[in-house]
Amino acid sequence: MTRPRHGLGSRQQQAVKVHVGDTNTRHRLATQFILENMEVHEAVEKLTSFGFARAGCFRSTHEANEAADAILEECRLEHGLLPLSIIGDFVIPPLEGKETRDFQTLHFDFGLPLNPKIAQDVARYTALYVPAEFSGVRAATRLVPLMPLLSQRPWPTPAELVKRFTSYGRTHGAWNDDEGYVEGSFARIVEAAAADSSPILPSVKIDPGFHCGMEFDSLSAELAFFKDHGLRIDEIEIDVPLAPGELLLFDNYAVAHGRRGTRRPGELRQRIYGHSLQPAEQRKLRDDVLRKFQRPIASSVASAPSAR
Ligand SMILES: O=C(O)CCC(=O)C(=O)O
Ligand SMILES: [Fe+2]
Repeated sequence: MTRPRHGLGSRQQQAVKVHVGDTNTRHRLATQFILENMEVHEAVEKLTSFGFARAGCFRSTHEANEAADAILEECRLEHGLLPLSIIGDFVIPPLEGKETRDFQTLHFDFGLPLNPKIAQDVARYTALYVPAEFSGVRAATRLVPLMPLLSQRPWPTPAELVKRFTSYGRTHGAWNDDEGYVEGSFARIVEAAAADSSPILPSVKIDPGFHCGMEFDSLSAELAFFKDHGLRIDEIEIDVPLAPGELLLFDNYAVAHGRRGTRRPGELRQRIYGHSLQPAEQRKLRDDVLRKFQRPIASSVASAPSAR
């Protein structure tokens, strides 16, 4: 689902028309335009209302990084968050790696601290960029805004949810109980929260060699799992097929995210913006996310229909 390209893209083209020059100069000016004008503000508004924003076109990773830095700094200030640093910077798949499988399960980068016990990095925002020179992209990033999805079924109180997460972590989900329980897989979080039958996802306690993210063999198996837990992902999921030169920013705890389709080596640049938090601050973050299990749909989020 995508809307026609407008917003950042069309404004940028206007700027290019005004500043005639060689291609590099035009693109530099376009980037400058984006950073210096209302584009940052617009992207911040979209991130706040919908949990994601799309921007482009950027000629280089450097330009995209500059835009992401500017937008996310503004967003952090608006939300009163602690200073952000780049806690992850990846090429997906790595240049020397293999192409990915044809989907990626829904997850939270760096995980959601469900039962935190030690200080660790949490990811507040993720920036994804497809290099301008990369052609033939066939994959789309999947975004699932949590509030409208979670409102599809009832949940227990936040206190009961925390009890369920702690117990699931002990028996099933946590690798090392001394370090607490941080979960990246959205399916596991739902399985733990619902607790309406015995867990069916592989236990990392029984199989410590289990690879995170390999809970499902196919996208349809993942969707069927959520349906069995009363969640109709298809009704909420927004797919963003980033084109070369485009940047996608999302709030890591407002949307669960994943991928449809295969990516080839070097296709995606991923930067993760976050900070190290003590356990008490992680609990506060967790409790903010848990409120999304309780709240009625906010009309702005519920009506976010498309990717721009
Ligand atoms: O490939 C994508 O669109 C998403 C990648 C991602 O979220 C990840 O690797 O953590
Ligand atoms: Fe991710």
